[in-house]
Amino acid sequence: MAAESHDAKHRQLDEVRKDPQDTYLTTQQGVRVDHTDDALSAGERGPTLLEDFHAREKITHFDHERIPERVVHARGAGAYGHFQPYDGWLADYTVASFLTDPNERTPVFVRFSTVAGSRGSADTVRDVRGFATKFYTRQGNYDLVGNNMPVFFIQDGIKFPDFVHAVKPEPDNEMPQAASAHDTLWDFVQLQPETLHMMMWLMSDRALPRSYRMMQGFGVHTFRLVNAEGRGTFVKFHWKPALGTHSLVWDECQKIAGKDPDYNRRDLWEAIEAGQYPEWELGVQLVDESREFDFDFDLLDPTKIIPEEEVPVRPVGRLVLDRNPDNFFAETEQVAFHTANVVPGIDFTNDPLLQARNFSYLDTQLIRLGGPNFAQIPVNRPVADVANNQRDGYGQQRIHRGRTSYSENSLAGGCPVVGGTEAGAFAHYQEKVEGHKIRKRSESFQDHYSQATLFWNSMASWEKEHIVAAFRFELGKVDHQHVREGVVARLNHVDHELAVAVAEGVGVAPPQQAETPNHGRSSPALSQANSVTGTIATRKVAVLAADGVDSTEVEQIRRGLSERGAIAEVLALRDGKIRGANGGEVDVDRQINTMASVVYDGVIVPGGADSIRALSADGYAVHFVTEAYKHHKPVAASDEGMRLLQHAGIAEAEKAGGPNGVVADHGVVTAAGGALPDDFLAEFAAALGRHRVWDRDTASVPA
Ligand code: HDE
Repeated sequence: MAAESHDAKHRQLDEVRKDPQDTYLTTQQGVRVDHTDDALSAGERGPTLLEDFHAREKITHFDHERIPERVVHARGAGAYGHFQPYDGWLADYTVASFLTDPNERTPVFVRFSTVAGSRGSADTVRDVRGFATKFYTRQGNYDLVGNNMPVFFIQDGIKFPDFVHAVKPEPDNEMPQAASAHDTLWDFVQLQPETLHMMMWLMSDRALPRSYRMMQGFGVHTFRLVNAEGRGTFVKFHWKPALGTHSLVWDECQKIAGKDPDYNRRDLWEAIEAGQYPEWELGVQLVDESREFDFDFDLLDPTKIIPEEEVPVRPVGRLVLDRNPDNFFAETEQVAFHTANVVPGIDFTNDPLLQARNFSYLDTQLIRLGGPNFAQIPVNRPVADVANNQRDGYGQQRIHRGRTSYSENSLAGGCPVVGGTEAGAFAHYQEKVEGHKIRKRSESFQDHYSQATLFWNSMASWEKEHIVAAFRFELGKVDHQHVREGVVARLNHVDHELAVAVAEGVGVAPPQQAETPNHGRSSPALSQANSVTGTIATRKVAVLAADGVDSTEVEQIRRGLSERGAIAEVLALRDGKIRGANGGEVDVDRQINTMASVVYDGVIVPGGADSIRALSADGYAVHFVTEAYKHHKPVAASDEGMRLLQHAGIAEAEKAGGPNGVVADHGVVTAAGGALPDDFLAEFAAALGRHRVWDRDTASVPA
């Protein structure tokens, strides 16, 4: 079990944590039960009796175990941790001390999620990921309910039900599950050009995170910081993962959805259990209110980013997740985030999407969690004191004493007292607002294409290829030709080459010329090619072996990878132990057919003639190597191991290394003759640290 943080929140939770040790089975009333396998009946073969209070209670409770899943973001995984600012520079802008006091370590609970799928759907679908953080600050709970993409599909919250109905499974047959590749979503898109920027993100690799630990997070909206003088500053929140921002490839995602539908959830859980605590840096982009109209987009428009090259992201502090929940339902399912959970120093703007969210979260939680007292559920309880005159309701946990439940009162000495800002009370930012009551989208929200083009222009060539392939895949699943045509016509406003490339794949006549000329601007910060850190920490590497493997090499590989923070797992044709070439035994971690290359970041095949003969005769093992190569993963082999690579059709292994030499060619690392040279693992680790070998052409590889 990993080391656990034990802060104010955990001390509070300890009071309700229950262990089964040293307990007797009882009813909900605490009465011990002597038998729970047979109901009380009239005679051995007679009817069950109503007076069996234990059976009735047991079944009734079971009958009521389910609650509605979240209408969006139903599938998620959560963890506890803490946030701590690096220093106090942000104090000029906000009174929120959890962001400015380097001595203040704030407990948090974070929940990551997919959006469209149901609670039991797969993790590796093409989707946005939620990244919601609850900070249990001393001033009350602050929730930063963000996503892993910095923009959104729509500009005004009133369209959210339409958008969600379009992306969710279609209403007649509830298909497809957790997928955007269907007619209704793309019909919505072709009719709503405001979706275009977000659709570029959704068709990019950002929608396929390798790990929740390797995802950026964004607050999306422009929020407002408020300082001690009451001065406001516009702010965009960013989370940057310490491990870099990395993605899977689409073919891999589809396979993982079957091999391990819990892939991202398991990855988060295992990393925390192993003490490899995921980390993010919180950063902010600040814009002085005097500069509100200095941009060629509206700061209140949630379909726009502020390019980092225009306004830099300044580091604020560090988030670490170091403890898994004890109970999925009690914690991850019952946690309730709300954009309107703010603390002094943080406020809203008039972003019309944010305004709608400020209504929606509390509203949905009233039904999802069964009434108005869900803030008393342990995971949701603040560590700050709670006192008010809100009373009663389903599930009330507090025993409010005294005769008063109104304000003002004199009978209870005026308590709870209404304090001012000097007492730390929240005071809404005073913004002057005037206007006519109208239903109209602001003119400043009308440019739907420039930033979609900016995103496209900023991509590396392999990222562009993936985007084109994604559009082709998704539109290829759309039955209505006019919908395909409509989307291509929209893309022609983003970039002509993109529109043509997509059109050619989906049977639509390519547009003759650009609808809107490409402005040629780019923002390097948007490309994942620029987020490589070189670390291989927590990466999983498969080592393929059978009886007769060179066990010294296996040992060297295990040690070398572990020293670099990665994890090697020996996969063999059977579980247990296998024989080494020169005697000795090797422990097998997994039987190869219970796993697949798609759940590993790279593969190494050590030498040993018998081992390679056995692996080469096993289609699953051969496929394992081909598939890893297909997905641009580093593949390495030594001595006879190279024969398995050759057998798998890997061209680079044909010209493999001479005696005691190491050759690294397009992420295929080979070494021949004698002991494993030092460079072998160094080269492999270097390729792994780049995440994938994108310049390898794998189009013709059959896997
Ligand atoms: Fe949400 N969203 N949302 N959303 N959202 C919910 O709240 C909603 C939006 C986000 O792990 C719901 O408790 C509206 C943007 C996350 O528990 C619901 C609009 C962003 C989560 C809701 C948006 C998000 C939710 C469903 C448009 C990124 C999961 C269950 C106006 C900045 C939180 C619930 C968790 C969940 C409404 C748009 C992020 C229905 C009306 C933009 C991460 O209240």
